[in-house]
Amino acid sequence: MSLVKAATAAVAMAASMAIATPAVAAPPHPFVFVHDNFQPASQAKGAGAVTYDKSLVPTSASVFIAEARVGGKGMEHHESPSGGAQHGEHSGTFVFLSLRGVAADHHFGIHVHTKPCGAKPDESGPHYQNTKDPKQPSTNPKYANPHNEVWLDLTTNSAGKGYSKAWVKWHFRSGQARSVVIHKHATATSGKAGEAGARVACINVPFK
Ligand SMILES: [Cu+2]
Repeated sequence: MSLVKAATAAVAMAASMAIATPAVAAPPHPFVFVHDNFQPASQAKGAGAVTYDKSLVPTSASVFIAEARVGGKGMEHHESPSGGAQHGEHSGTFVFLSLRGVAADHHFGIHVHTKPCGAKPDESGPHYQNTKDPKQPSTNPKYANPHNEVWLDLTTNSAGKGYSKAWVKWHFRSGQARSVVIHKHATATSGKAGEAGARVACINVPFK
């Protein structure tokens, strides 16, 4: 399945589930959608997304992020075809990201971070980790990997568009995953695992 089709399917699934949710005594919707343009870092306060490197992520670029929290809290009213609530191995978190109008033919390292975007690139804090590495900053591949963190690396096409998606078998702790950070380089999987160079842009996302 292409990434575009995967995204379309994810959004369609989200829309149908949202409609199917009863209006009375409904649980909170387990979906988050963010669509934004990038503001200069000086305007970080109140901005949905900010750029720290306009040569790679110009203010004319746009970003779309969708999160679907599957199973567990907020999904009790959705039943599987077998009649039971969704639990166990179908429980987890799906995140989709697309970029338009950024640098062409460029590999960006992209992750979910713990804090909101700020005027300074480091204000978004470290990567969100399901099991926290006792040693921070975490560069141990036992903790800094795409199963324990949410990685959304992508390579843009010649028109500066790119897509990525991630699935992890856990849910974010409430209020502890607040942004998506775009880095200059691909994410390292060995050596200093999880590192991806300078932070070039940041998107505020109220992950559930
Ligand atoms: Cu990062």
